[in-house]
Amino acid sequence: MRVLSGVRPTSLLHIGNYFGAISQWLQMQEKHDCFFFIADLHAITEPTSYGPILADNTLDVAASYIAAGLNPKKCLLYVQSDIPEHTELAWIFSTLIPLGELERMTQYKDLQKKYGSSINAGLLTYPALMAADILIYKANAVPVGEDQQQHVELTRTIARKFNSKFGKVFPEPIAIIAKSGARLKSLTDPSKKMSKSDPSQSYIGIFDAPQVIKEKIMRATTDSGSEIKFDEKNKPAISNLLTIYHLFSQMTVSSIEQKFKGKGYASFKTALADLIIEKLQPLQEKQKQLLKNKEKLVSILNAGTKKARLIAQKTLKEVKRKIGLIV
Ligand code: AQP
Repeated sequence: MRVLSGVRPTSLLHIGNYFGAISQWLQMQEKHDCFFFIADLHAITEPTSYGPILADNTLDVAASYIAAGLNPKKCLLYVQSDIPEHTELAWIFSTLIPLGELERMTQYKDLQKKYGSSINAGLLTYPALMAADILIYKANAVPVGEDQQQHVELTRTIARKFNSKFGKVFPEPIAIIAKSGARLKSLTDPSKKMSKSDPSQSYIGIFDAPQVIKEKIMRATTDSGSEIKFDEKNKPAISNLLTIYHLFSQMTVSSIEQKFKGKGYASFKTALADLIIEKLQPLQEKQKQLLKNKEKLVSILNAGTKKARLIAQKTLKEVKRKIGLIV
């Protein structure tokens, strides 16, 4: 099976990116043919993600991938913009998708509320590029958080449409969604997902310093009452914190409830902050070491690009022939 996924280097990663996506990738690299990239072309759709900060974030994300446990000997790691075939295929796909389907995407509608009429066209056509990112390698499986499921569905539709119009080229990839942690919520507003482009108080970055983690958790929104109980409808904030505790400790939610029975929010939050700090420490240490040798990181990415690009070029040639573009 061929597996593909990526993260936008819009900022440093948060624990939602880690549990929703990267932690699934770690197991997959052991058994499958895996492609993990850094989606810098998607990052520039966010107005704040340009310039030197983008280059820094791209290398930080590469270091995070490796610090988290991705092994460049077992999977390909590369930067999206180093493989221009992605954007060429995205253009072709954009001619196959009705505008209405792009306008219906939930993420686009949410961003439209955020940016109003100044929203850029890249945020509308994003799914065409995402479909190209996946299909150019003929990937079968895409491990992502819940928010990306709709885009993977659209990728399947595009593959189907292309195959029926021009002849079979692409598989119809499936989204692989983590059983737990596929949609961690904002710490300040549990009705929203945790997002790195929101104010930093709303998420735990995987490289946040211990004191910062402590402050964010202690200030995280709680619900009325004082019981530590998983109840997403009536206690969405505590349920989110319980999910985070479960993900870091691997304890079942009911045994966590039992452990904190009668103890109140403050003592639960203190224990949660200590747990997160302890579990993130080795990853943070490893990432720091990796960033001391940026040339090595770049050479890992270049080696990944070299191999991935050969496949991308081959697929694009096949596509162009099918459509009648001369190659
Ligand atoms: N809150 C989340 N819970 C679980 N998984 C999540 N993912 C994102 N947020 C959560 C998953 O992380 C992967 C990488 O996401 P991305 O960087 O490509 O873009 P995103 O989904 O838009 O993530 P963010 O953090 O919300 O970034 P910004 O603020 O830049 O838009 C994906 O698999 C995603 O599902």
